[in-house]
Amino acid sequence: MGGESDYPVVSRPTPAPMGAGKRLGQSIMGQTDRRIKRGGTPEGRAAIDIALHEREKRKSMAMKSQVRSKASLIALVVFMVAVILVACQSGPPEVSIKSPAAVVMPGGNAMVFMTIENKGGPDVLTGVSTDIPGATALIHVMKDNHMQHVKTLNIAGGRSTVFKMGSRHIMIEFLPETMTAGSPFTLTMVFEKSGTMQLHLKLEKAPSKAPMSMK
Ligand SMILES: [Cu+2]
Repeated sequence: MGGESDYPVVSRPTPAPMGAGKRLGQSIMGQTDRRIKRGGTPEGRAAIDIALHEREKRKSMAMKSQVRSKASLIALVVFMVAVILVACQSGPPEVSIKSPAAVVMPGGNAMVFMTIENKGGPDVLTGVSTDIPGATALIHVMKDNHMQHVKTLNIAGGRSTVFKMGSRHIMIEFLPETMTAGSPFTLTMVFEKSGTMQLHLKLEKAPSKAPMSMK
């Protein structure tokens, strides 16, 4: 509440109907009573009461419109965030490959793990190949606890697709015996929209239990 100085109504000459002072005065709280005592004539008091009443009205209207504009600002922000999200996930993909690791498996195979991070729209992994002579690279997914070869793999937009043991992975078959832990090779990943990415990797020993890392 303001002080005395922002109370300019005493000099206001508006005449008030008889009895209005009492009615309005009763509807406004104790603060009004204090002013009424100082108000002088009944007309003066009535004018104060009306002005007070109007001020309260104006205040509550201002507060309402403030709440309304705050609400519409929030709605606008939510809308814009939604538009940005939709735009990101339907626009071009932004694919990057994190922590790739190739592990030698028994039986002349190797498995390659990685995280494909995609901050843009969806993409498709359409093929994998390797420069290892005589070897074949395949996209494997797990189905009913068995590895299954798939020709393509959808890479969802706006999230990471993880290749790991027991889940999707790149399988390298027919590894020559000369390729052992420490041997370098290149794995080529082809995406429908993001194009070709080459990973320069080194074969690693299969971990006994320790978590896998790149180098
Ligand atoms: Cu496999």
